[in-house]
Amino acid sequence: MANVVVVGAQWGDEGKGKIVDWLSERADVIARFQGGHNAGHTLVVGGEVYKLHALPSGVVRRGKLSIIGNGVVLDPWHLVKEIAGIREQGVEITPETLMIAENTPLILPFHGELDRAREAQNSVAKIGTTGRGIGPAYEDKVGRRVIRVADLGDARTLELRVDRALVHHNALRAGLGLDPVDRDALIEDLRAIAPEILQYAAPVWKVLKDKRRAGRRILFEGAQGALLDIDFGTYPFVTSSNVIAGQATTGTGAGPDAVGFVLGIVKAYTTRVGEGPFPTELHDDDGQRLGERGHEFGTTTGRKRRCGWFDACLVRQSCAISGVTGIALTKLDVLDGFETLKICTGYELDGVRMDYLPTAADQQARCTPVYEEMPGWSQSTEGARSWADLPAEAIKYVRRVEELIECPVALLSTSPERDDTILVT
Ligand code: 2SA
Ligand code: MG
Repeated sequence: MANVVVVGAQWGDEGKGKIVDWLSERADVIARFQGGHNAGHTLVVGGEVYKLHALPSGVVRRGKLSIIGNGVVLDPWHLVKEIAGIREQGVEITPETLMIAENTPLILPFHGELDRAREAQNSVAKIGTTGRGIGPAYEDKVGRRVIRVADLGDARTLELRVDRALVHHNALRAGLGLDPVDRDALIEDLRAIAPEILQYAAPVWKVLKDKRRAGRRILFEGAQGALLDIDFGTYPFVTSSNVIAGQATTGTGAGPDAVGFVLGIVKAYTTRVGEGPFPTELHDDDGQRLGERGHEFGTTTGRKRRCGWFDACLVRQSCAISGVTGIALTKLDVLDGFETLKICTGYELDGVRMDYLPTAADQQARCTPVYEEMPGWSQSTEGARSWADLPAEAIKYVRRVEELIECPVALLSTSPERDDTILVT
């Protein structure tokens, strides 16, 4: 098996966790390359439910190396808590099974406070973030004032870095009516958490190089989805990282030649959390039904997700931008029992037919979906483990999706259980 990059092709919550877990059985190294604990990956293994946020999905499997790459932003206190919780579920995590890139930026408490203070203003600035400090941490990375994992190793450097960050943040905080950061307490807290994080610190680019030389297989685990990408998503209602497949290499230090297969994860309908355009959103009984049947609540914040019909136009765009080799289609069973299904094939914008989502926000907001209708199926597809278990209408739906997104279906997932996965050959 080639090295695989897994990316979400919609607005996140496509069911990546389960697919990554399924693939991690066949990989040696599992690496996160962007995002932070705004992600929420639910794994169901033998009836046990694991909810992962910052940790790569590989941690629940024995004998795998999990990597947090430099493209991630890491909240050290959250990580320590998440590790403790997962350990309580009987999973072993050691410096041999988890490595964190030394150049990974840290999310500090003031990043979360800033994120939440901006959101609370309820002004035009509201994005509907997860409130985890993701955006402010990436701002600091690009602004060259973030504290990185390696900085935790030296007391003097750490102080200098904190002072550098606070020049900026205390000014910002004053504008938002927040008290200045308690510098000494922050440095104290960082010193206390440092050894817990540093035990996992490693030059990840080099580890990956050696693993590749040794013929080990790498799985790059994306979080969120292509439409939340900082460059190609529905800006400004996006997350603050590149989430598309190209980021797998810059977010870990593995060269582009490390990527052999890009797997796009696609849900059989569409959901989104937070603000922003969503052309196929439903405000009727059908939308309600998708949300209920699909249990569409966020893993991280518990927020109710907005639901709508499958948007083939958007997924076609995502697949092109991420260079998707094949997709994994998830949650097909949620569509069981609908008499008629709709698929969006393009948009109408001011009387003109569009075959892609335009970039301008005002145009995105004015795009109305052009639908094609397909007959639904009454039988259950939940838990189907072979193509032959599926009703003819479900197969037709899947084939039509492939045609419209111009990308083959490689995997079909029919329930949250790891084994309910159909390999399409
Ligand atoms: P942020 O916090 O700065 O990344 O938020 C910016 C936008 O990105 C969206 N976003 C997400 N959308 C779906 N799923 C996400 N992760 C969790 C999950 C979500 C949850 O996987 O279940 O539990 O609520 C995720 N993370 C970020 C966010 O809604 C904003 O639109
Ligand atoms: Mg999720």
